[in-house]
This record gives sequence, structure tokens and C-alpha cells, in this order.
Amino acid sequence: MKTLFALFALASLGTVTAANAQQAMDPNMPGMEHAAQPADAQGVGVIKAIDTAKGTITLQHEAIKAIGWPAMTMRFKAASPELLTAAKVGDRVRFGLKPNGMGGTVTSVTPAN
Ligand SMILES: [Cu+2]
Repeated sequence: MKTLFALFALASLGTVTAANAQQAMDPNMPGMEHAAQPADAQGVGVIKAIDTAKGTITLQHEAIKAIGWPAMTMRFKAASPELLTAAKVGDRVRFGLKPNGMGGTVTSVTPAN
């Protein structure tokens, strides 16, 4: 009887361990999903164009090391229309960016030196 109990205990222990391991590697876990989401990045660049009709801002930005982007000029979507009136073409700005593949959405624009 003692042996049977020991075997049972061992078997349940093995089951629990296997379940934990599986859960830890499940990418659909809420915690993992959050971790996989790209965080906002910060960039610095000069505004080359603003299109209030399309809601876009073109920035000649410096390299953004946090997300591995080299320096380049590109057009971004603006998160809100207010961002497009916060600065003007030719201004050097610090901007918040929600990257999405090779593009992204600018979430903030503040003057930079
Ligand atoms: Cu770019």
C-alpha cells in the first residue's frame, strides 16, 4: 500500500511538472501576449512634411537603436491631429513611436535641440 501511494505521488508530480512546462511555453498566455507587443520607441528627427488631410508626418529621423532602425526619411501616421499642429516643417523634434513592421504611428512630438 505504501509503495502504491509513492507511485501515485510520483505520477501526479510528473503530470504537474509537464503541465507547468507546457504552460510556460504557451505563446497564447495573456502574459506572453503582452510581452510580445512592441513597446513605444523614442526617436529624434527633422520634420520634412506634414499632411493634415492624410494625418501623416514625414520625418528625417536618426537611427532608433531600440528597434534596430537606421537613419532614414519616412512618413508616419499621426496618432492624433493635434500632433500635426504641435510643430512645423523644418523643426527638429523628439517623437514617440509605436512601431509596426517597417512603419509606425507617431504618438508624441516635442521640440528637440
Ligand atoms: Cu524610418
